[in-house]
Amino acid sequence: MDVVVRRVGGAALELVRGDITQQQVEAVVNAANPSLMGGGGVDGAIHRAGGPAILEACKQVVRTLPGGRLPPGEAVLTTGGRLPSRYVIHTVGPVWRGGSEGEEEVLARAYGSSLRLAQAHGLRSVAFPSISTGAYGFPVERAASVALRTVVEFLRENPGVFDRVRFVLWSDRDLDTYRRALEKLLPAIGAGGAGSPAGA
Ligand code: AR6
Repeated sequence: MDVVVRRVGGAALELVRGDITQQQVEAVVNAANPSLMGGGGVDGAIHRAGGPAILEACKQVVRTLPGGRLPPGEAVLTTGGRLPSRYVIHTVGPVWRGGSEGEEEVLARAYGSSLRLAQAHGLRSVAFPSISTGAYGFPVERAASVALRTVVEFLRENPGVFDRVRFVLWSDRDLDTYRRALEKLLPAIGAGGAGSPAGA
């Protein structure tokens, strides 16, 4: 398996290509919509693989939400049903509308809310899909940089909270995009030693 691992704040920050429903972590994050009633992409895959217990739990959660909807940028937790992960954290990313309607901020909040919720429940390993870059149309390069920046900042500000935060990318191309964004954010110390310019 093609895996990229960097250590940040005592946690392993991992990039892998794969299926979010197959991850052996305590919680996987669902790229949901505000109804929490399921959909396509990651959402469909999670409900299919996890079984009806997830939808039942979502219905209960929805009853507690103002207006019966989960606003973009927020997150809630349910059982993982039959998934290998015990919990699903459902969050809603922004629909891409060209980039000038606060999409980056909402995407960052979706990642941040999910991490805080996992932390509040004492969960030590979480796997994210690439939120908003499918049906919601967020350009993957920009999304990768927002996602990684948000997670890296959280891990640095909250050292020791997580053992593992994993990004599960559906295609080689997305994995490559995330790999490049991570390299930009946390340049590896090259063969020339610390201080040598990257790519020299
Ligand atoms: N594992 C990992 N990544 C996946 C998987 C999988 N099993 N399946 C798809 N992807 P999307 P969004 C990738 O559309 O853009 C739903 O209908 C996919 O290739 O799942 O946030 C919801 O109900 C893409 O790179 O999420 C909402 O209505 C990424 O996951 C809406 O879609 C996200 O694609 C949310 O759209």
